[in-house]
Amino acid sequence: MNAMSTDTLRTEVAIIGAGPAGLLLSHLLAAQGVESVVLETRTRDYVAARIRAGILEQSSVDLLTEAGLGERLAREGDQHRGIYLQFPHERHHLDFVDLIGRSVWVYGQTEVTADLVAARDADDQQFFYSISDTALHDVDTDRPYVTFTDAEGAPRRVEAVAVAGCDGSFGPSRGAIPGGSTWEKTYPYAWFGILADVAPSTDELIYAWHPNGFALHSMRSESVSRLYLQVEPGTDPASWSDDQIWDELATRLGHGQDGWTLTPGPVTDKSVLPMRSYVHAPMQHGRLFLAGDAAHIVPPTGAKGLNLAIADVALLAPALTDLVRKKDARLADAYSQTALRRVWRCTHFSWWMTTMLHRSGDPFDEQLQLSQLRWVTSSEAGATGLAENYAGMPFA
Ligand code: RFL
Ligand code: PHB
Repeated sequence: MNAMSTDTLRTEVAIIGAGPAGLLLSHLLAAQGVESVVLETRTRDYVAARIRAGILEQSSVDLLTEAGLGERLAREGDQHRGIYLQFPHERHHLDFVDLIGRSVWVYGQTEVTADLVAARDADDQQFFYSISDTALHDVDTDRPYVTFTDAEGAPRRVEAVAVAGCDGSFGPSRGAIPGGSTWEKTYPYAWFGILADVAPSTDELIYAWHPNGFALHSMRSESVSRLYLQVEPGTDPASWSDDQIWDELATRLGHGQDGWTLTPGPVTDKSVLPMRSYVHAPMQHGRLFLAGDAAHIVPPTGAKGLNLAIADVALLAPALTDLVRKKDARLADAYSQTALRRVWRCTHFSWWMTTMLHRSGDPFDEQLQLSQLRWVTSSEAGATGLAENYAGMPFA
């Protein structure tokens, strides 16, 4: 074959993107005997090391466990009964287990991805990392295909029964759906996130409202903390010294109040994330199916991004299995409508948590936020609503 001819490969499902959505889809399909090829622009090491989300809903944990991915999660994941909500001079624990009988787990997206990459390697699945020029073709026919340039610079083509667009918010899949609707909201603030080599100063996450802005104390393990501060969008992480970061976290998280202290430690990573809500519908066009961030983005305040990607895939895997194995398109045709119900619930919850906790600069908003926080932390009905959304409803 000369250098310019295109090497063609045939598979059942072509998956674009090796984030949690793409990797999990490939894994669940393989368990049903459905073959897939995963195409990814980044390197394998980059994908496995990315620092992102940290909280898994009960249903995500159940699904990963049923899929044979729960061994390290059960050993190293940390089950939390709930969260703390804080506003000046008050910190309240919301116990999800007492309220709704469900809980959440601290197990980072980095760990979930590492487990998925290891499982895919063990299964000998076909992956192409470091690809470029990804393009989707004929997705409205029953012979869709994807073209790309592989890591060695050779042109490639993957023909499939269906294409899964799991390529995040900047990938090409969403653009291959003609028409459709998008809903978008950007927020006038961003999150400054740090990772620090220090034991968490709290047993469960603290979400704090403060006149200076929101702060969150999360964690990754017994010796690694993850913390966030509300900052102006476009803030340069290098413009804050480590001491400034810890001082501001101490102020907003209430260091010294009721004997609670925040222990600082060496900062190993700093990044600033923009915050937006985004939904694209439909999530299907012909034989192209979107899952995860390719179809929707939520601000991180509700810890929903990763869980929503997992929930999409929980629907998409059986739908594609039926399509490929039985030529039965009923679940596939219902996929977009079914998935969007959960997407909009999580979009609302993430917006609600975000607007309840972040400083907007409007004194009227401030009073409403405090009133809302008092209600959620003093009324069982208010707390139960938050718990149900945060811990997530069952996937079925
Ligand atoms: P991902 O993880 O973005 O994976 C998409 C993959 O597609 C690849 N890709 C392509 N591959 C082939 N060809 C192309 N042309 C391609 N274009 C892109 C990308 O390289 C990537 O590997 O989406 P997925 O799988 O849907 O998973 C969704 C979650 O990753 C996401 O919802 C969360 O991480 C969101 N998120 C957070 N969520 C939380 O709940 N809590 C957090 O603290 C949190 N932090 C974050 C985040 C997302 C971030 N991003 C996307 C900027 C922090 C960051 C920095
Ligand atoms: C995290 O640990 O990164 C994290 C936890 C909870 C959130 C967002 C991010 O709401």
